[in-house]
Amino acid sequence: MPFEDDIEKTKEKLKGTPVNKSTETERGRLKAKIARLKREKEQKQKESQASGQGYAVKQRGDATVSLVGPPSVGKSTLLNKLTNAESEVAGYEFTTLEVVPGMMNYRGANIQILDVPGLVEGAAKGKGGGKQVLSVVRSSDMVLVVIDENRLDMVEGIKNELYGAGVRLNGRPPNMDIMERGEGGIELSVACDLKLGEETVKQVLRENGFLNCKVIIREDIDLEELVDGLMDNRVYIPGLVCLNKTDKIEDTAVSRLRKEHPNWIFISAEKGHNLDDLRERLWEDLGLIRVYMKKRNKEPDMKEPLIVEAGSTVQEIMKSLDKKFTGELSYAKIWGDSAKFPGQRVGETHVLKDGDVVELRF
Ligand SMILES: Nc1nc2c(ncn2[C@@H]2O[C@H](COP(=O)(O)OP(=O)(O)OP(=O)(O)O)[C@@H](O)[C@H]2O)c(=O)[nH]1
Ligand SMILES: [Mg+2]
Repeated sequence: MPFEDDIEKTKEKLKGTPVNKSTETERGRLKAKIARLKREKEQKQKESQASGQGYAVKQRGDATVSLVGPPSVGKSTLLNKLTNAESEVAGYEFTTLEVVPGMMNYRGANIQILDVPGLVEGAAKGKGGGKQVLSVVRSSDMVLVVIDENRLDMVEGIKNELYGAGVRLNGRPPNMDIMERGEGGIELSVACDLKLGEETVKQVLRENGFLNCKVIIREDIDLEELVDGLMDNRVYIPGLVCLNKTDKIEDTAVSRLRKEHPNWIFISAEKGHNLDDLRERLWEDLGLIRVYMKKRNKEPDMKEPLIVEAGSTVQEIMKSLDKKFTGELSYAKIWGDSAKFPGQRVGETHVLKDGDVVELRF
């Protein structure tokens, strides 16, 4: 594969270039070149795959969570416990060879959980059907990395694999903007203390085909983040590490691991231990809220909440209702945490909170 060769060669060159002030520009150029080659390679692969078979997993529900992890850690067992799915469970590796979806209902939300086949090292390079696995992960709203006590050291590898596929777990896009234009070269404005040299930034921009543009950088980003900011194929989603099979380990060992990894969640899928906590963490990390709609002079519909992203406004609620409204909203009445008092009148830019009741008045 020509791209692969080029990428490897450029990586070698980068390795052989010492890290210091005088080589910063050269290193930036090389990193950008690697990123560009990878992007072009992906594009080529996408084109050639478009006609072939990939995983066709229909995204359903209000949000999607991918279960990723090495073989036999208990992903299928967990899926079966959390959802209505019946994914095959077995004591040998690679039982699950295709993506198995299941639906979990939690707090009125339908959260689709996808059991994806064992993610192996080298997946980003296409090993073990890894490309397709990664494309499923990329389009989900959250990643649950599942491991067990024998695979503690695989967390980093999995995260790296996802990173290589453009998935930035628990990250956010760099605070920068690019406006492309027809001519005028690169105009760079830096609104922060930036450790990267301006010439390096420009070099990286040029390497990525941004020859004429206005760029504003508002935070001290490093080279990788700069490249991220130039790519439109990065995804920023929450990630949570879940250690399964706690029933197999001594309590003292579990306590020690909890201390070492305060952000991980510890469960036993088979015994059903701590699954409520897991459901709650998924809900929290997905950043969803429930909003209940109410008609004038009627009780609100408390059975079927509208599930929307935290931070949604009245206007966004109206959009997600997917209805044609006759006339303009004159105001909305709100009950719940976002209201200063029950029944407060607000406009369409009002930001809602979990559990709010909303009545629209036209
Ligand atoms: N002791 C214990 N065993 C578990 C637990 N969860 C799963 N297992 C066992 O681990 C083995 C593998 O479980 P699976 O659910 O098939 O694992 P998987 O991650 O889906 O594996 P692949 O599909 O091969 O990637 C089975 O023998 C399960 O019974 C658990 O919480 N505790
Ligand atoms: Mg499985």
